[in-house]
Amino acid sequence: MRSFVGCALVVAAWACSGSTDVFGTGQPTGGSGGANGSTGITVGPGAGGGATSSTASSSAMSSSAMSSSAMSSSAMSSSGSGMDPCGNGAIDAGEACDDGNKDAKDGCTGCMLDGAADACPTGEVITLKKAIVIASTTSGKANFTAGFCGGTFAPDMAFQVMPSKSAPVAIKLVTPANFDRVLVVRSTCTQGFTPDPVCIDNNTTLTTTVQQAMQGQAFFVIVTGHQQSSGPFTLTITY
Ligand SMILES: [Ca+2]
Ligand SMILES: [Ca+2]
Ligand SMILES: [Ca+2]
Repeated sequence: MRSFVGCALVVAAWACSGSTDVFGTGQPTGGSGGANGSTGITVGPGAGGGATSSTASSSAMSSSAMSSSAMSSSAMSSSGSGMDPCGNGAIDAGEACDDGNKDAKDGCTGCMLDGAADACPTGEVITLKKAIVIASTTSGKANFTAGFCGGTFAPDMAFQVMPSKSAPVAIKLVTPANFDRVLVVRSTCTQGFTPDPVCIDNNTTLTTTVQQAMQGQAFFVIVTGHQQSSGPFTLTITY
């Protein structure tokens, strides 16, 4: 179980404009740079699987659809039995995603993913409008990339996120305890073994925050596993 943070590559790939910190202030540490403060990327793997870190307990996270079944059922029941659960921001039966809208071709249409997340370089392309919750699995998927902290032998799912505004983006990955999951966030889909700005593989709930995602500048969220581990996951990406 390890947790690494670095930001050299993304900073290199995403040139900062002016004084704006795109994805970090560029401490080219080549690996395990500082996790908090000026790095621009805050990784908050809550100890013991809980959202105990400051990052993990951010309002965006806590209000997200990750409350899943309880949230969705209450939303449905309070809205009447005829309410379409697709678009309520939570995963309901038969849904692979829910982005809280009825818009098509934004990554999640009719609560099904538009594309394929099991290949690079593109990955599933998501236009992040407000939030999206995705329920999927890496089991049976292709092994096409890895994070520097894990994923070499495990299958992967890649999501290309296009921010529709410049703002912090919170990312939360929840898996069963028997899925030794790895969460990678970086500026390209495949990046070999070079250090990723975010690569964390501990706890059943992994959270991180892209402190300043930039409108129109895509970044990639990779779900993979330690060793050969694979399994179901729920991924929430939200402003
Ligand atoms: Ca739903
Ligand atoms: Ca949509
Ligand atoms: Ca892999």
